[in-house]
Amino acid sequence: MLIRKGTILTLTGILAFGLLTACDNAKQVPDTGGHGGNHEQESESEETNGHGEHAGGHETASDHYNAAFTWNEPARAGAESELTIQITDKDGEPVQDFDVNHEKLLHLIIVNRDLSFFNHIHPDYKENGVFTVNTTFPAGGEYKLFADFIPKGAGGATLSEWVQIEGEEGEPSLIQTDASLIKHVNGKEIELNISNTLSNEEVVLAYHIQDAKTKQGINNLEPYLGAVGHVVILSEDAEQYIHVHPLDEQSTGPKAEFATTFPHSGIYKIWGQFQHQGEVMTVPFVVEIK
Ligand SMILES: [Cu+2]
Repeated sequence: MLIRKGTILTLTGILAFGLLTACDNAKQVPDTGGHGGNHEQESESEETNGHGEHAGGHETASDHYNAAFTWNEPARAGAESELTIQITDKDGEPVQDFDVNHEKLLHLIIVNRDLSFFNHIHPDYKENGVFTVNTTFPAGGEYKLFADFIPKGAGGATLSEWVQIEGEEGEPSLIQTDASLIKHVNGKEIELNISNTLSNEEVVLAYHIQDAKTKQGINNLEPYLGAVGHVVILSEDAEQYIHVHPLDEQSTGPKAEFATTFPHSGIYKIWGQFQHQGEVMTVPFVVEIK
């Protein structure tokens, strides 16, 4: 199983690289073409000129849909606000049917400008392509929202938008590469082993999760959204979004492995999410890719 998926991902990587070379637009992440049956990796290029409007030639599922993000009232830091997400197709018609993707119809990722804030939530589906969720922002400033979903029968789409949240802004922090890839979260010690740090190459992210005190490996991780873990990766400027699922979704730890390809060199922040004893831990690492 593990080997078979690895092979698919390698082929996908080669395909992606081929497209990238052919495209003449280094900023673009090609659609990996693997979305239909195999959701190990969804990666999208997000240009700043609109929802999923790519400047370059080739199309991804994201090019065929729009997401409108609106608030019931102006969103203010510290107060719960209701966000509505309306998904429409290119003709402006509401998308009616979505495929369940890791137990949910839509995954919403929210980050702030310096990527110090990360939130992964699941809006409720109403009808006619409308999702709603109540959420709270810790401070004012710019946040980017990523709606990650699969219109029925289509490839995975990720549509994003920067939004301005009213209220006092926090001090921006620098996004700095982690000198050590070991972190402590919720009483666990999590180590990330990265197979290589080259762009346009398959990279395996291997997490090892152990008890911070006893150093015993945790071998009873619980499925989180149907898999041993989820990884979301953003480039420093939040333009490149990559959502990766584990090579072996059934694993229960202490190891959880993910394979991905970074589209270009630069600084990336990687959030791994795992569940143990009912608690979800979110583990961030910042790496530099050559
Ligand atoms: Cu999700």
